Amino acid sequence: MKYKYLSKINSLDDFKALDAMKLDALASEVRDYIIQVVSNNGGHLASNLGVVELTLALHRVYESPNDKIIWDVGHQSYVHKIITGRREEFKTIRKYKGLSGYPKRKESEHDIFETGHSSTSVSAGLGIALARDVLKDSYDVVSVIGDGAMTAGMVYEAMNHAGGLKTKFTVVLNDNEMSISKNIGGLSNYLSKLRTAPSYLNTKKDIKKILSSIPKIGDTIFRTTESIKNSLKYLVVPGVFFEELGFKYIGPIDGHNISELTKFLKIAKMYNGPVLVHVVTKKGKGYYPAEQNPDKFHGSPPFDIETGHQIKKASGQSYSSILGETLVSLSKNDRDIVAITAAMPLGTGLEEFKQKFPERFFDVGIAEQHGVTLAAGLACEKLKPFYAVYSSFLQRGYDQVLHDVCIQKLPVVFALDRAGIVGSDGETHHGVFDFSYLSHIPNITIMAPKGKEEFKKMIEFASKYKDGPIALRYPRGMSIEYNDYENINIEIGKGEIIRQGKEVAIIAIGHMVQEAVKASDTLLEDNIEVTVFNARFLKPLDEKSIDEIAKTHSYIITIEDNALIGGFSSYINNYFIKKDYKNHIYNIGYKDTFIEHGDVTSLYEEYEVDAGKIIEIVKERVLGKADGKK
Ligand SMILES: Cc1ncc(C[n+]2csc(CCOP(=O)(O)OP(=O)(O)O)c2C)c(N)n1
Repeated sequence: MKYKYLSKINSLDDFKALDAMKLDALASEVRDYIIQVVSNNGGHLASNLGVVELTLALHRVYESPNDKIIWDVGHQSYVHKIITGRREEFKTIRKYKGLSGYPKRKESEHDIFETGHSSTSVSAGLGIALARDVLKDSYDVVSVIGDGAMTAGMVYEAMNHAGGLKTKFTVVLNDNEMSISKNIGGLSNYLSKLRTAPSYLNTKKDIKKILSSIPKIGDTIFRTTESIKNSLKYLVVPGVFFEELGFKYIGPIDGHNISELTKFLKIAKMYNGPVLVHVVTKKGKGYYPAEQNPDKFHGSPPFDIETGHQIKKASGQSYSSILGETLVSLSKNDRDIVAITAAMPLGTGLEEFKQKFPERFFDVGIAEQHGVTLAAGLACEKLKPFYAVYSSFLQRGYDQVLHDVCIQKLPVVFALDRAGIVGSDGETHHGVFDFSYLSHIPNITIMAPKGKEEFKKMIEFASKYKDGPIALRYPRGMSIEYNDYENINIEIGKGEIIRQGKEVAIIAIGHMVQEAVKASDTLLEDNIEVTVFNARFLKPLDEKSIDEIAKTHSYIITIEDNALIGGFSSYINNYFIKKDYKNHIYNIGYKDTFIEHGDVTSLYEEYEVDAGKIIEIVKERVLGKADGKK
């Protein structure tokens, strides 16, 4: 290994043994290593480059795993992984069967709490701190959270609680002014003021007040520790907001200066109550293309290090971009359309909409629940909100969907991006539960397109639909072209027969129609003709067509990119039971499990949700032939 210091860091102990004077050199090696690996594997580059010094300082001051460090979102935990004994495995990060891109308890005793969805770290950290108190233990608990993640309501629920309890607990706020895109909102404005405020603790009296509030030790430190006295200008009183919530505020601190960081984390460590340490970092630090475009390099595909050029393997147009493009085109004539994102204008394809219709575009921050009820409010006043949100993140807004939108039958469109398996982000991010968590809610229409043209028609349909909420779910990645735009007519609760066969019918929904078509083509080579039905709607179900299919086929195979329990298959199965149909039914979808990370193809194969599984069922179970799997 080419790295002089990093090559010797095989465990956290090795790191702790390193001479403090060498930490800056180690930081540059870690940066270089992350750039090398992420340029190959893809991953969260900019966030990790921003926290190199902060992570090193944290691990200098705290004794992990006895002290508990919790990473909010967890996408910035690469440096932590590298120095806690996973340097070599880091080369496999986000790969199938490799290291996860997020903290995982089974990977290491230093991964204290699993994250992936944002803004949970303060609640989790407080829970751990309270467990410590109940069990009369004495370690430290530190939650590291970004300014983007601070836009979520859950953080304030936790801070409100912590501030009232006064237990020993530290929150490190990593402020880089960015969520994935530029951060938004009142808190973000407030943090900018703190960053630029000239009024560092004005008088020694104020400083003494803070240090004195650290029982016993504080006074002594103030009197004796010269190095701290010299750094006192960094302690800022204006963190009133946090102070009023009951947190001692320390900051802002230069997040790329290891010795400053170490010094102030030590002060925080001494304080016997809730502390917020405000650290200022630069997202993408040390790699010019990422510093220039931190949003593009937030989560990056593999890229060329020299040019910063990102390598996109798949060709075609992504579903997200079709959503954005179609909404822009519809919104030119329909002034009622408004769009909402929860901190993901880029990921959801709404960037152009944001530019073209700024007054009709709302970025709510990482506040998915608020986004839902905001949409409900907009719809109350006859606007047509499209809330583009990742399927797994809408899990947070379940009650708001039910209580604020569906009961009132408000015409909100949930554009559910990243539905189904998403790949290397893994179990926290796969959108395989939306059919299940939505399908039992009354009043909601649920649909999924088989490909590009149908998706456009569904967006058009949804934009005109006034009779209640719609969930329109579609996968990550490139759309499939069927070139049938002119022939598609979206009618509520109507699907389409794509292939007419006999005996066996495949009832598919969304992009799994493609797998059904593939399977039927392969089976045709053996002169087996199967029917392929594209359901389009989970709800309302096309009962007329399903009745016809049930009556004319002995074997039914359902396929969906969702959990079987409560999903499309359950819906179909229940319908067959209700009608007392006696067909043989086989369901393809995800069993009762969380799905790991990896490339999508490997995952479909491992979890048996693909054309191969359809062929296997038809050959082995329907026709009684062995060796059916492709
Ligand atoms: C509930 C939820 N919504 C959205 C996301 C997607 N997401 C991942 S990181 C991120 C931005 C986080 O910003 P910040 O906390 O400031 O961390 P940074 O990457 O800037 O270090 C977002 C929106 C998520 N992980 N969880």
